[in-house]
Amino acid sequence: MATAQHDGLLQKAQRLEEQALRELKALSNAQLCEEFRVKYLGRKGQLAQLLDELKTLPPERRAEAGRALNALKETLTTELERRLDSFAHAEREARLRAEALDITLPGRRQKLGSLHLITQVTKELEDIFVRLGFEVVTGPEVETDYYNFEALNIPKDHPARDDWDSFYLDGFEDLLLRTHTSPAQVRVMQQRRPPVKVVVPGKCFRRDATDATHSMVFHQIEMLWVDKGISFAHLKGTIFAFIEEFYGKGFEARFVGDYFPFTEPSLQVHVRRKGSELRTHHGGRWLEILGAGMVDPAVLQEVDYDPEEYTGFALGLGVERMAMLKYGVDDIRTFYQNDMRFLEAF
Ligand code: FA5
Repeated sequence: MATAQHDGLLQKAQRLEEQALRELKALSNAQLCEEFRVKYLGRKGQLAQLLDELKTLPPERRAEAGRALNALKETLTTELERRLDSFAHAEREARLRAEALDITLPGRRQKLGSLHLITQVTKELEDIFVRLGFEVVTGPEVETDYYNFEALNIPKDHPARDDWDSFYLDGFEDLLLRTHTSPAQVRVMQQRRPPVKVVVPGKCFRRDATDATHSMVFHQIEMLWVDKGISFAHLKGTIFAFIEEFYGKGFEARFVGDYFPFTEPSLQVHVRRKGSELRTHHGGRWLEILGAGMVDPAVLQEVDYDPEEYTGFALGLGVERMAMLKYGVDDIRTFYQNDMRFLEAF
């Protein structure tokens, strides 16, 4: 009897194993594996029922049957884990396939900005001046009346102030938006002893009526060279050198007498495209691009430079004007209208 019971239990175990392994093979996902685990390996599962039956065996048979059932448990557990692993593996593979980059797709082009033409021209001019031995420095856009006018030999009631009709800051009688970059001359000379050889690029502001060649906000580059023995020849040589470097051989320049309270003598420089006198746009007409002159002794004295010992020249050029001529832009307002077709052309 006991032997029959024992053999019956082993047979049941055998059948359970066969059935379970068949079912396991047919499972199609991890969720079904969990159901399988509950059904066969759970606390009230089929294997647990067989283990319960162990109690009914005589003690000397239990050990062997127990080992067989443990081996069965081991087999089912291992096979179940293997199955779960294979689902996890398949799922990982599928995810990787879905996430795979198609490196044969054409890339998306990045929209890159570019420098505004006025910035490009400023940098180009700065590079030329650096090659000529000048250092690039800056000055404030909000200036005091002293630096913008007084120190440049333009006292309060001087008629030359009319040439630089100014924007004053509300509530500050003494503060204005600089009308030119010349105040930076005084600031630099106050801070250094000669030789001084600098250029100062920056924005300027004037209550000028806006037209094709005038804007209320525009850019200048100031140049100042003070040392022993600086003469008009230095001024002339430097101006012709950078104009030729910037425009190439296709342009010509002329000097025209002018007046500035802070230089003596003073002049303007006009430039035009060679051989295009009959053309009506600015490429054909003379265009004033800069004012210049030998630094007035009164300005040197103001910064405690001895005019007997030191001389110098200065100039202030209009960046927009220089660009207009080079690139055939007829109207200064074009620079500020942000028309992408115009901006992208440069
Ligand atoms: C001056 O501003 C003097 N500070 C230049 C100077 C410096 C003379 C050092 C002597 C020594 P002027 O006002 O002429 O000068 O302006 C110089 C240049 O700035 C002009 O030739 C022109 O190219 C440009 N400019 C002047 N006003 C405007 C404006 N409203 N819009 C655009 N460009 C302008």
